[in-house]
Amino acid sequence: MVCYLGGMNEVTTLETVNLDGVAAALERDGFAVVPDVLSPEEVDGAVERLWAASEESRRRGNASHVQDVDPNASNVRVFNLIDLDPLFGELIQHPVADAIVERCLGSNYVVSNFTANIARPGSGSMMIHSDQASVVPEPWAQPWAINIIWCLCDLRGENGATRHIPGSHQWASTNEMPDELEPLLVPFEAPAGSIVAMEGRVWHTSGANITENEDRPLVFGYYTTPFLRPQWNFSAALQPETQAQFTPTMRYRLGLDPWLNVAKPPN
Ligand SMILES: O=C(O)CCC(=O)C(=O)O
Repeated sequence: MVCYLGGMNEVTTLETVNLDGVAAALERDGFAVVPDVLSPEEVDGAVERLWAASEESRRRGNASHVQDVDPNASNVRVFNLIDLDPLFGELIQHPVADAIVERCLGSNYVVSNFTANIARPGSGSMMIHSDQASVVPEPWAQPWAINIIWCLCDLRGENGATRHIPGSHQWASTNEMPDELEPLLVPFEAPAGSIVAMEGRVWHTSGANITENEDRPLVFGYYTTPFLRPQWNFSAALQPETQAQFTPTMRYRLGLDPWLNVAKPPN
């Protein structure tokens, strides 16, 4: 089931997003689609800047294909987005994303990673996984992580949309999991400019892009509860001039200061 939880055609903002609806969908389905968070012009601009970021990342010597993760080089991965272009520093703290994450994880959440996966024609699926199960021993009783997936294209099965297993966020342990996961996978569907909020216990994988010439650029903001070790070390990866741009709240969320276990983020 697809849940559309924003305004009609106008850009969805903190004022117009239906946060109660998003929270209910996350609890019921493990995900929520919020359309129109980016306008068509913003989507086009973001795609252009994502490709430029990918180019800059390669220039810095970083591989865009991770052999153990994706079956072939048609998946273009871009890491350290926040350091590559200020646009991504803005997206990671976008007010709609922030409100959804705060509602799911609490106000002291942290940013764990921010990466892109551009699935080009010919790309295949990665391993089926749940982000939470990858790092937290069972039981998985509550969400301790959430992805905000920025859709920089229309998302559909043919172009390699992320595929998820409906209801899998309710599996608290491996005992509750069926033997065969592959037949249960369903692609997300969402128009370009949407975000798909997917809580950390949802079992999912990338789809195969079987189109002739359509890229599937997705950007993944990954947030967790503060007691989970972040996937990315922002202190080491962000250049001093990038770090200097952030507010005290964002410095807390990115773990840029010496103290981390504070009761609530500074204003
Ligand atoms: O690209 C996708 O659709 C999913 C990516 C993913 O789940 C991951 O990189 O862990």
